[in-house]
Amino acid sequence: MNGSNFKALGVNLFTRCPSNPIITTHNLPYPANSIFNAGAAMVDGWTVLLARVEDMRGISHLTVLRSKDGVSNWIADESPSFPPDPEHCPEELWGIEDPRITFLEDLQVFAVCYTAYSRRGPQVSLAFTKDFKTFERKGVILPPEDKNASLFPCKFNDNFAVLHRPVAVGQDSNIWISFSTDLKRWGDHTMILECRRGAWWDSHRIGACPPPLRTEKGWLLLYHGVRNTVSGAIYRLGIALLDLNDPTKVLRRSDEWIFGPSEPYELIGDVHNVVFPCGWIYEEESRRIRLYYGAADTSIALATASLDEILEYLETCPQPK
Ligand code: BMA
Repeated sequence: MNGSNFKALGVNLFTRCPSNPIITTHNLPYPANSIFNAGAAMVDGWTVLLARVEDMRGISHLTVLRSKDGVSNWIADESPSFPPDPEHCPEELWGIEDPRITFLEDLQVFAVCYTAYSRRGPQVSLAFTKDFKTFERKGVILPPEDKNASLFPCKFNDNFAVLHRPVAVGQDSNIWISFSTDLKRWGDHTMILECRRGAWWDSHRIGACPPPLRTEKGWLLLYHGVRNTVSGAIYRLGIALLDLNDPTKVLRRSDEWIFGPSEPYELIGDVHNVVFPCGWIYEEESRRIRLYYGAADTSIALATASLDEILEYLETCPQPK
């Protein structure tokens, strides 16, 4: 890229909801330290969030909140909807975190990929639900250290596909895709997106955010990128487009971050300077996206964007080599 011609085009794609943060611990009927990083789904006309709630020990569980308009009047479950179960699942000893929800078209079930925080580090577990009232655990699908996993809603040549972010000691952390016929045994592991080094905003780590969204132009992949600074890490968001039929192929990737912490509730909290979405809802009629994101590991905020503006912006983004 020619630096002198650079114009930041992507930074106004998402508009923050004026009532942000839309959910705090005050929305919960029981005491907790924080509520953030929620997966999202539409169920019978209701927006359902499956939020990560950190209790007063520091251990996280998942809780369901429902709203008719997806913005206000959230109704939270009376007690943790999906608590960790370390007695039967030792990998959940230090809690469960950051759920991503995908409706699997083949199985007609919501699949929840979540981080199980084990003694050996974070790993990826899977659960199924039909109603967000009961959850059926399917066990660990990817060993530690691995997180930020989300499934595609459909199969590719009879294979399910998952995006995830394994960590190699002393290495960068990049986004990989893996395939499976049964959601248990995973293979054909391929790295698709690498963090950029040096001064880049996504130089340290990257990880997929909500599950990829199918569009006419390809799969929309929103990802978080981390840059380490002397005053700590900054979590921002970038966007990429994957080939519809072969999601190992990256068609476009934004150079710029398109969303980053700038409001007080994103800049200050348990972990400063973090925006971290795990869920989005696409509204077919308006062609708008509602993005639910954790703000500073403390609350949940909402931002909206037009899908067409995002796709138009992606056309201007480079094609990775
Ligand atoms: C990541 C995850 C997220 C968290 C973020 C910022 O590694 O653990 O749950 O929001 O760090 O602390």
